[in-house]
Amino acid sequence: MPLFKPQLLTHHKVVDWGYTEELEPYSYDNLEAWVEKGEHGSLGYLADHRMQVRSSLKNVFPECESTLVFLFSYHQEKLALEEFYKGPDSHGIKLASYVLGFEGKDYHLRVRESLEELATKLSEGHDDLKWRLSLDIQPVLERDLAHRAGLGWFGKNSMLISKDKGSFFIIGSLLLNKKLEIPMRPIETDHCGQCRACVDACPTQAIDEDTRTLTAEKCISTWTIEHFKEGPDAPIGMEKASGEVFGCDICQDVCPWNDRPVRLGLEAQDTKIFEKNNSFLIEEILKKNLTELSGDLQEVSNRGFVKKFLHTPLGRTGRRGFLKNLYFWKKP
Ligand code: B12
Ligand code: SF4
Ligand code: SF4
Repeated sequence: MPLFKPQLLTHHKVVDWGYTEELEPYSYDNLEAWVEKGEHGSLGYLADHRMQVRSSLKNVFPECESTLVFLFSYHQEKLALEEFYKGPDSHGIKLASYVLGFEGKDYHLRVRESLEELATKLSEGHDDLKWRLSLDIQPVLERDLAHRAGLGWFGKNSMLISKDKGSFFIIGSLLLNKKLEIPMRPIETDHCGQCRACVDACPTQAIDEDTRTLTAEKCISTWTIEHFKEGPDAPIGMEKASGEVFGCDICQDVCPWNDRPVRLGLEAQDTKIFEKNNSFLIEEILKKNLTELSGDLQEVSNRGFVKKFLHTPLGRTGRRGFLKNLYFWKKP
């Protein structure tokens, strides 16, 4: 019986997938150079002993022989969110679109379930197939992995970009103890060309177009998601952004490759479905104005906040971290 049946690997959020037997990243040197320059800033987990772990998938899963890489898209939800922002219920508070891309749930939970489902289907009748998943928090250079699986190139904004699917997707992978004996796709070439829209649009000038990496501490995403309490000042220039209180999509919004899926027929998720799936975050966050929202959060305890938002990506910053972000836009 063949080990691999492509029809098993369908899932409603997966817009593309690829396969690679290359276990070592092409760009580990880039990571080392980036860390050496101190560009990782406060993201210590990229620079400590876990940096070297990223040099081979064997360090994460010693039996690894191959990997299936999946792109879990949230582009339809992104388009629906943009419509919401233009409507009368929005008061200018912006959440990164991935937050509402998985029915308002933390994608680490949702995509994990989907990867487990895919792995179970793949393993049926193959008791000797072992797998580990990689989803964001494992010490794996996931964009490089997706690149090796032929799924896209590194944009100047450092996103992994697919020619047909843009960049509004989460990368999730299954590390396998067997080769699946299927052809690997060719490696994607660069399609940024002379464009530098993202470099110009980034309000905090976080993008180094030569190395296609970011200065982590200049990125609004770092400041709003990774700093859990009052601490370093917001990156210079953040005031030119537009109400980002958790994550930032600006360098993807301006990328012409994110228009292409729309030209190819991708439509916004139906408004009713979008609002039903995300009713909690829409009611609790997006329909409020800054005064109302910060007032409400002053009333809850730190523990109360975590309990309330734990199942969403917002649980990550905690109450203090989230209030810090709100206060940036509206000083108390
Ligand atoms: C740390 C981290 C962050 C940090 C730092 C981001 C960064 N650019 O380094 C912060 C908090 C800023 C962040 C923000 C975001 N993140 Co993040 N993040 C990560 C994480 C955990 C590690 C990334 C990392 O190793 N960075 C170190 C740098 C040096 O590596 P790199 O970004 O891969 O850069 C490579 C290129 O520069 C490459 N390179 C450059 N030129 C060339 C040329 C060639 C030929 C080659 C081969 C390679 C190459 O070499 C580098 C090393 O591989 C990954 C998950 C993972 N485990 O990989 C998610 C991940 C990168 N993040 C993701 C997302 C969705 C985001 C946000 C969009 C969230 C948001 N809306 O706010 C933003 C986007 C900001 C941006 N423009 O990058 C997705 C990206 C999906 C995609 N399409 O690329 C990932 C893959 C999570 C996932 N599993 O889906 N993130
Ligand atoms: S996510 Fe925002 S702040 Fe970070 S590099 Fe992109 S545009 Fe700049
Ligand atoms: S905006 Fe232009 S330069 Fe930036 S990633 Fe997209 S195509 Fe590349």
